Amino acid sequence: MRALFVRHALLPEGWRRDVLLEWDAYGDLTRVEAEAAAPLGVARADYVLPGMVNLHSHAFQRALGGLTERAGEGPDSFWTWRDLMYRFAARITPEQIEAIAAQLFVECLRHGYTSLCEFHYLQRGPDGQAYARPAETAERVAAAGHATGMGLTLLPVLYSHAGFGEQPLRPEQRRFRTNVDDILGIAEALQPLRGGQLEVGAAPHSLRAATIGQVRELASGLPAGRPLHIHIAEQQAEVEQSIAFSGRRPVQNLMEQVEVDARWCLVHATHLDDAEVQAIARSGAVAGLCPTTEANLGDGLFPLQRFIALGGRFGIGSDSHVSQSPVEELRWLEYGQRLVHQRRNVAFTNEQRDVGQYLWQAALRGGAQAAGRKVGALREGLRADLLVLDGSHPNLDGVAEADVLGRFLFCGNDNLVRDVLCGGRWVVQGGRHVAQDAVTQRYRQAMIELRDSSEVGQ
Ligand code: NGQ
Ligand code: ZN
Repeated sequence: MRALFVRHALLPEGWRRDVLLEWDAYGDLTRVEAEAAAPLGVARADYVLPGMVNLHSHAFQRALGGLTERAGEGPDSFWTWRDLMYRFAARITPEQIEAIAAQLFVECLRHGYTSLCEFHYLQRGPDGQAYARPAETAERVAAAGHATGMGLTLLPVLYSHAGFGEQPLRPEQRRFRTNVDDILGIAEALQPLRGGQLEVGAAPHSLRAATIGQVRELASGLPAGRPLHIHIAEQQAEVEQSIAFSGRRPVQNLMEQVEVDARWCLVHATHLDDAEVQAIARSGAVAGLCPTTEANLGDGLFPLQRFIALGGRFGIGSDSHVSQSPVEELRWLEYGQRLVHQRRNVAFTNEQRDVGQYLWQAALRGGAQAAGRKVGALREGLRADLLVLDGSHPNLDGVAEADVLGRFLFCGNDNLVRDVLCGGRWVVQGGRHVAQDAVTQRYRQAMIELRDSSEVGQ
């Protein structure tokens, strides 16, 4: 049956009671009616949230999570982590990419993500040779999405250089090598997969790996309206290199030289001066924040408070997948700000002073925009993506609806997501993903193979 009757549902305008939800065979919501009469024979739920968007992922990195937490010789940094990550990426096969992505998607769905944007740059074989099908590895990620029910935005990544000034790629980067035509070709090859559960955009990796000219060419070559994502200003060294090369900071450079608008998602726009914060907010682009990865890699903190005051749009991503939980991502987003400002309750507006509710709704709006899919709210015409919370858990049992998101985001560590509907399919029931056993079995096998073939994770 394609209907659910909900006692308390979070709609775009806030919590509403007795909400009747219906969706069609394609997976779009066809009815969202509050204060409805309870129909006979329709399944019921206590608390329902729209599913969250994960706007930044490198799926293969899921397999590396937790395996790089040992001190090396020098001071460890983002750059030393990157060397380990490259080594890990060197041997991965298309089959393993699919197995790891499927495991990741199961975990993400179980914790409340129903959409994910895959920033996909492992485009070639281990020695840098092209696969017979240039979209081979992207199609593997799509297959993992199909098998698990995850809604996807595939972003084939333009990666041409090792650093500012068109530095030649290092040997360990040759699996990533693409030019603008390659990426437009991959996007075209993925065209038949587009539909309710899958969209295709593109992503210049960074201003280190792609020139401004290439970024412009890619943006104008991609069909209008498709999402464009880029890594920008994640590390101080990156900002310094940008200034040395162009006289401009990375965000400043991008904003001045490229028409950045609502199609864009600026991932890890961490190191910004105030003019850059204002420029991003004005542009309508989404700031893609990945708090657990940014903490893990020692990136720095995004100026969230100022950005919110300027009306900026943001969403969350799990990036390297040290966490697969939107709860942890949003909790860290808020806690980082509390720690740096030495105060409480930072992320809110005058219209929405409840931090949990503000964060969930803001990350949905920004995430949906960055995904370029019809998601992000319980509204007719959008995808039927929702989370049924465990109303019998001590944290939620008897709680007023206004306190549900506070409990969900800021109290405890149990996963309160019980059932997940994604694109009109129940993919998680009673906390378990419907394909979990088979997916995890394949992941285990892939990890055994990878342990045998790589130096990381012995
Ligand atoms: C990536 N990850 O492409 O996977 C990057 C590291 C780079 C993050 N930025 C590589 N977290 O930026 O050069
Ligand atoms: Zn990234």
